[in-house]
Amino acid sequence: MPELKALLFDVDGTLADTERDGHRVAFNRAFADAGLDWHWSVEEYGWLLQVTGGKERMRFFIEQRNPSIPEGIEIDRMIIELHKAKTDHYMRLLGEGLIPLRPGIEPLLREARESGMRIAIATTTTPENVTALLGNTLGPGSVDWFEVIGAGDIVPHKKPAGDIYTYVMEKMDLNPDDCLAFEDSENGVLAVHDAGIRAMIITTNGYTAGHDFDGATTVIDRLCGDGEAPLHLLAGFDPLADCIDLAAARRVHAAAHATAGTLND
Ligand code: XBP
Ligand code: MG
Repeated sequence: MPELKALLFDVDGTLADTERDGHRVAFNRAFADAGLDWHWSVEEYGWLLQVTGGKERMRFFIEQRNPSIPEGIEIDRMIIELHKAKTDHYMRLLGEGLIPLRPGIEPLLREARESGMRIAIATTTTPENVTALLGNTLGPGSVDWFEVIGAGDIVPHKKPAGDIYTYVMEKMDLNPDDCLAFEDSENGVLAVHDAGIRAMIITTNGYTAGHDFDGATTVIDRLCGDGEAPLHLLAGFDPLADCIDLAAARRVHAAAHATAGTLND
């Protein structure tokens, strides 16, 4: 049975519910600033989330929805400029402190840090967004808690490709069996599996609750119960915990490897 050596975290939807009230709002502000009449509703954005990466998402929107584009504009350049403006807006929103970490994230990160469990980030979003989210929630310097921040365009293929997980594991000199991944979406599950990682905890959110999480070890609606609601097991291995701490994380990792033959074959 392999030993659990590292926890690898997705960011958007997993560390924090960033999409609906963060990224989506920032995209809309960037569109308005640029004089575009584009607007991504809550529902439309849920559909657009099938494509990971903000630049890739805008290109998909242009191809699929054929929105109005001012004459003579060069699309590749426009996407890059819109994305820069969107990132500025997003970081401003984070700075307002309106996007907290999801329940259970901070205690798990603190426990990992105190007990020497290695932690890293594997995300599709832009690196400065990760630094801003961590700084505004866990405080300045918290980015250093993470051994590697794998983010954005550092790999050629974003999720659902496994490249970002492979990049992080290579930097940490880890094998897939050493790791437990935390994700929130179907594209996340596909990326984790593509990188050869068997052990995975999914925490669903408003945008991803209906996704297909086939092959995920444990699917729950939150890492920790809090005053508002308890943790619910939605599918897979029951970690038998009110809160995912390191002991529960080790149980999930062990369960993934005990049933590896049936989970991934
Ligand atoms: C996150 C993404 C990102 C964010 C926006 O997916 O797809 O594109 O939506 O961030 P995951 P950027 O949680 O699977 O990593 O605009 O910086 O790309
Ligand atoms: Mg995510």
